[in-house]
Amino acid sequence: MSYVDEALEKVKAKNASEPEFLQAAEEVLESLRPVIEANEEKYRKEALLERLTEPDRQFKFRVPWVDDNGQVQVNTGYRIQFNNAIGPYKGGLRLHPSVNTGIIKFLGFEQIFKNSLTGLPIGGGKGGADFDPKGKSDREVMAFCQSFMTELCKYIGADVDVPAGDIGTGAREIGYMFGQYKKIKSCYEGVLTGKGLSYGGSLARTEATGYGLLYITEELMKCHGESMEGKTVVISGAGNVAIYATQKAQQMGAKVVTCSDSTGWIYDPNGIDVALLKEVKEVKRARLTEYAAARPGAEYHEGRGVWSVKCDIALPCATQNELHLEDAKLLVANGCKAVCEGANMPTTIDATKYLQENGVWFIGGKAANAGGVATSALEMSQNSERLSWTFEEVDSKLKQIMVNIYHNIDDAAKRYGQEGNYVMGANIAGFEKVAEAMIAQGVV
Ligand code: NDP
Ligand code: 2IT
Repeated sequence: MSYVDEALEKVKAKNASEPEFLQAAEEVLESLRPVIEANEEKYRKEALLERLTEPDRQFKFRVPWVDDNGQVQVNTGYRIQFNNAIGPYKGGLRLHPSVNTGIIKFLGFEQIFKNSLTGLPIGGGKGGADFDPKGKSDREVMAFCQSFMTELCKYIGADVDVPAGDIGTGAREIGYMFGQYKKIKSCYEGVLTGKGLSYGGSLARTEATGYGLLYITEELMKCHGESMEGKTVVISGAGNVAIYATQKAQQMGAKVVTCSDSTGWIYDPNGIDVALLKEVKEVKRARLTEYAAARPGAEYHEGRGVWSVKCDIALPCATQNELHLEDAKLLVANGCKAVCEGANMPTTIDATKYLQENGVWFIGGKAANAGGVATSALEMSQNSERLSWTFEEVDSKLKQIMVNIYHNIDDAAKRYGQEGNYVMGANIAGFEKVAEAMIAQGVV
């Protein structure tokens, strides 16, 4: 049996109850086949794939807090430190009722390769809790964040593990967590990224994931003799990534006609009004029905449906497994040319294959959404040198990083005779640096 198959069998046997982690691990290991096969005995002897798929350590802890009625609530907190071969663990904190060990583990695993692709010295980690910030008062969110950090602070540090935002964790949550870390540790350090600008945050971090997604999409189009100008774009989600992806796409001359949240979606044939979307989602924290109510010509639909809208480019920016095989078929039938993932693992494996086999240019999340964590690493650099850079400086570095990622993944795919397979290219390019660092550092 080949070493990849052997390792895959072990991963499946060990993690049978974690479908999202298995999905992520299978995608990566399958696409590493040509690299592993070229050095089969060496990698088997090193047990490299077993080491890569087993986290360095994982923490799971109780998070008790008191709600506005005086009732004690209990959530479960997580932090998985997956791999620190190339730098301190780095990755976001997801606050969503669906969070469990398998979800955090898939996100932490993907983060290893994504972070490597940025070219910056950051390892892979992820965390979060099954807490739902929706409908909670600011005081309740603060109580949760303080309790969460009271435990998390034992495991993190500016040179150890640096968490950041993800679904449900934005500037408000990071602020409360940073305050509690500082209070307990009496230490003012860059232990979190995505901080507010008045206490060590970086300009352009808020925009970075969405902007980065558009920078790599633009480079992809350019390298195929196309531009963003005049293109129709469909985007899912209405959070941090979706909002700034929409804004940048519009700045590039494209028209974004959809957004969505967990209850429904908007079709706005005149192009999404970003200022209104921000007001509804960032300020009022309200549902998309409020967007439709305030915007003449916009339609609100219950449930899912953004992938049924005719488009040139589709950018899934909400959550994992939100673009299924039937959606991929609709996109292809409607003439969609490119799909680039702003979210983590939004496209199922069969949908990805269908898109690739039908000539759609497909860039997976590990490459396409790496702009967020890359800019987090730039925030870490600014914190270390106790300086802050201008918006333009950070934004131009972000753009360069995304353009470099495109060419690195394109080259890696070509080196293995798989031109245009950007998923394989990303997994290989991300893996090569981590594997070299792991082997150089011995069996640890
Ligand atoms: P936000 O919490 O800001 O927004 C998430 C959006 O997705 C909301 O509109 C939310 O709707 C929707 N959504 C979340 N879960 C579901 C679900 N189960 N079903 C349907 N819709 C859902 O998160 P972000 O924008 O930060 O994150 C979006 C994606 O991008 C995630 O996959 C995240 O891991 C990834 N990502 C984020 C980065 C960042 O820097 N923030 C960096 C790289 C990747 P509702 O409000 O109704 O819940
Ligand atoms: O999925 C991701 O890359 C993030 N949520 C951002 C992580 C970070 O450390 O900025």
